Amino acid sequence: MQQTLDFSNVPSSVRQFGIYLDGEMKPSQSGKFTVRYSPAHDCPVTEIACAGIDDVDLAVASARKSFDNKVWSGKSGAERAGVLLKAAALIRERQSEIAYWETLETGKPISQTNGEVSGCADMFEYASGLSRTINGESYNNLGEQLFGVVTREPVGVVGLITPWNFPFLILCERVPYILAAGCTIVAKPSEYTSATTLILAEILTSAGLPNGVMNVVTGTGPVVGQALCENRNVDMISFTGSTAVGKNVICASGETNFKKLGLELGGKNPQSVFSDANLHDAADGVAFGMCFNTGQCCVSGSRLLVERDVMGKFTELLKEKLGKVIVGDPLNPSTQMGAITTDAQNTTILSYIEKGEAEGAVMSFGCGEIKTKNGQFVGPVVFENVHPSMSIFRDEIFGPVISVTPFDTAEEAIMLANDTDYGLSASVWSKNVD
Ligand code: TXE
Repeated sequence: MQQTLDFSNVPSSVRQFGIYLDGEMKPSQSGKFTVRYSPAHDCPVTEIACAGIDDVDLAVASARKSFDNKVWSGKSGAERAGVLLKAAALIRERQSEIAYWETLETGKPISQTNGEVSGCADMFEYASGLSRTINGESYNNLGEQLFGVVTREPVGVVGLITPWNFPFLILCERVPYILAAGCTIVAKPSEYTSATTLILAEILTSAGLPNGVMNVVTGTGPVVGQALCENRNVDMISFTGSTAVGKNVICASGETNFKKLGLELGGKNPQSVFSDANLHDAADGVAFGMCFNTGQCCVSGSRLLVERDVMGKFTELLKEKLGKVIVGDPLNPSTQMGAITTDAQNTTILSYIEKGEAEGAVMSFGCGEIKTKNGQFVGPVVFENVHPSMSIFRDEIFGPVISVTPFDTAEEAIMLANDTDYGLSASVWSKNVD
């Protein structure tokens, strides 16, 4: 930990949010709230409405009505593009505010959240163009008497369940495209990081999105998320989160109306380094790949596979880079790694560090938990002598922990890379394009 926490930047009072229904922020039926604490500063930052099944039903009814009335899907692509472009401009206008609340709820560095929010505005701009170009196909090869036309139509009401690791980014990787297509939305953010989803709903209304097209229900997964997955008036679920809950989403859809599903689940991603690579560049890439978002990232590069003859040299280079990573106050613009977002995730990461040692791997860099008066911080950790049977090689840790395993041939590297239950991302460092 290279900095002390600066409490002068935390909010002086807690910001309260309701649920978002029919174009307005409203209290939930229960009138109850949960308080979210900053995982870096341990102080309360937001109060989030605890929605229940009744609130989900209201939000779905609102999204259903606005879809069936065609207040949005009936507009031309150009009209939809206008709203998305205005939303992009408003996101840019409110970038600092969004980044600030995102950092407070997630514990991730403010430089990163600013970058993410700017990228989100860009996605709205991109999607606005797409809404103008949605087109279908025609078939004039069916004989003289027949002519076939395939049109692309909006699916309907989309339930959007998002996690805590990239609350605004994952939301904006989906919302502008769902809207560009003419669908309506009920979003369910993670109970830990709901603020910026509610801010986006406000922005969309200000940008001219008709009421009822974007609704947000906040609360826990087993209550609100499950109710959304089981609701027959929802036509599609887009879910990003754990593999275990992803299975639940499939079952809930199968037991009701066979919703269309988009699932983005876990990963255990290899970074393979060959001896002909520029090892300095590769070490930068590998360090970034494991430290970005404190490793709380589905595409985190958490398995280092390295050609045996450069393994010693490369791991030393990697450790040198990791020694320079600035872990600390996420509100400080120079911080590169902030806090661990949830208590449960902190416990998971620390338990895998213990497991790695118990299974016989050698922790050759880092100490794991960084003991501080406030917040929960874990520094980068390197495990060497890692065998593919060990849990730190196999399981998604979702923290800044990398396991190092050597290989002798390209075939062996490919075999090790593919030796996983997950299949999300992979990187290769080599100058040999063959
Ligand atoms: O995820 P959950 P958690 C992985 C990562 C992490 C683990 C646990 O390995 O350690 O998951 O994280 C909602 N029906 N990823 O427990 O529970 C929940 O409220 C419907 C990978 O936070 O899957 C939240 O909005 N929804 C991942 C969302 O699902 C339910 C990102 C994700 O929470 C629900 C996050 C239910 N029954 C974690 N139960 C990635 N791919 O990036 C919970 N939810």
